[in-house]
Amino acid sequence: MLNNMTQNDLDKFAGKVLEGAQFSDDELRELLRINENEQLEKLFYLSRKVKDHFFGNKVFLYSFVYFSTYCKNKCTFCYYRANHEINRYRLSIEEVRNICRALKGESIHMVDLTMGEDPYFHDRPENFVDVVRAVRSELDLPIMISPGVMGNEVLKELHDNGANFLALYQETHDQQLYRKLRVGQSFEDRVNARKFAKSIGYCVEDGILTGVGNDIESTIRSLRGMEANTPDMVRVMTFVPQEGTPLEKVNRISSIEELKIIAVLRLMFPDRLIPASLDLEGIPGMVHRLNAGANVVTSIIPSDSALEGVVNYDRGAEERHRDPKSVVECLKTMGMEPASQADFNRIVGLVA
Ligand code: SAM
Ligand code: MD0
Ligand code: SF4
Repeated sequence: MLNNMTQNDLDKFAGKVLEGAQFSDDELRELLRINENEQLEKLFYLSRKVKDHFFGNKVFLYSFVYFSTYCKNKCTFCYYRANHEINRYRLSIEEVRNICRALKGESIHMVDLTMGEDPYFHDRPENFVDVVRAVRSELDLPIMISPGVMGNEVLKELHDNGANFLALYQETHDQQLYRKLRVGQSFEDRVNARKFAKSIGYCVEDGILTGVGNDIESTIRSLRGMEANTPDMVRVMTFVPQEGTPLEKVNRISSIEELKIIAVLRLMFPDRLIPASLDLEGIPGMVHRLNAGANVVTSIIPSDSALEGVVNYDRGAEERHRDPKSVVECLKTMGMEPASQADFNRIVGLVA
């Protein structure tokens, strides 16, 4: 599709995407099969052009607060799965408040409260509501919650208390693969939690993993699965095998696959939020992801933070290089900068 295209053709193609052109499965297949540099560059040029139309050189920044690493689930890909013998922590409300205080005045558009499916919060959701309220009282910023699957009433209660965005990743919309990844967890419950959240006014994020046993056909199924539920934010992350977990022996694939999928996401979801996660390859990796069409930087944490992400390219490192200032500095060298808070608030439906 792209191999014979000139710059002019690519610009016209971008124009069609902006007018709402849809991609057939064959076209997606062709884009996902690209493995030659020149064509990849054309794909990234196209996705950047589409992104620039909506967002220019402006980027959104999310700060990450993994406040409990306890989990009752056994996802085969995850470091935090139950029974994995690792050091775990659960922050107190006061510790969460302190993290929020340290974020005041930093270039951050949203706080992402993430946890494993910790029974302390899942069996007593009021404990989680307290966390959300504490963040809300400390910071005048939108709040994303990434708690796993919670019941409808709890989601409503959390929304009433200040949660704006629900992140809940399906990992794959290929049900067979799902059963191997989210072992023992309902596929439908996850889909329905996002649907319900959206129906009561949350923005929602869906996401998929790549390099986890998905072939191109299953990736296409996942892209279509995400499309069907009109998420506000869509993500892809490369699976990073974790020692001591069932999938530890899987080979880590090159990040080119993720970059390609980011670009395809941009073409399928032109005006949506698409993240470049710092979890996988830190700030150097962020540059490639933004150049592939992402417009959000996620998993930002202070340089002295001991918080754990899900993957942590920098697990155990004494100093972390994914703090707001380092991110903004790097954005500048790319000719990019943080968007205004007003722009972000408009996206999440908070009008001043
Ligand atoms: N426990 C909640 C849940 O599972 O929805 C919240 C945590 S959620 C932010 C964890 C996400 O990180 C997963 O949905 C998955 O997409 C990603 N993840 C976990 N382990 C990973 C790994 N080893 N490599 C890449 N991504 C991973
Ligand atoms: C990230 N570590 O953005 C975070 C996490 C949860 N909403 C997001 C996977 O990479
Ligand atoms: Fe628990 Fe989430 Fe990890 Fe699954 S992905 S084991 S639910 S923390």
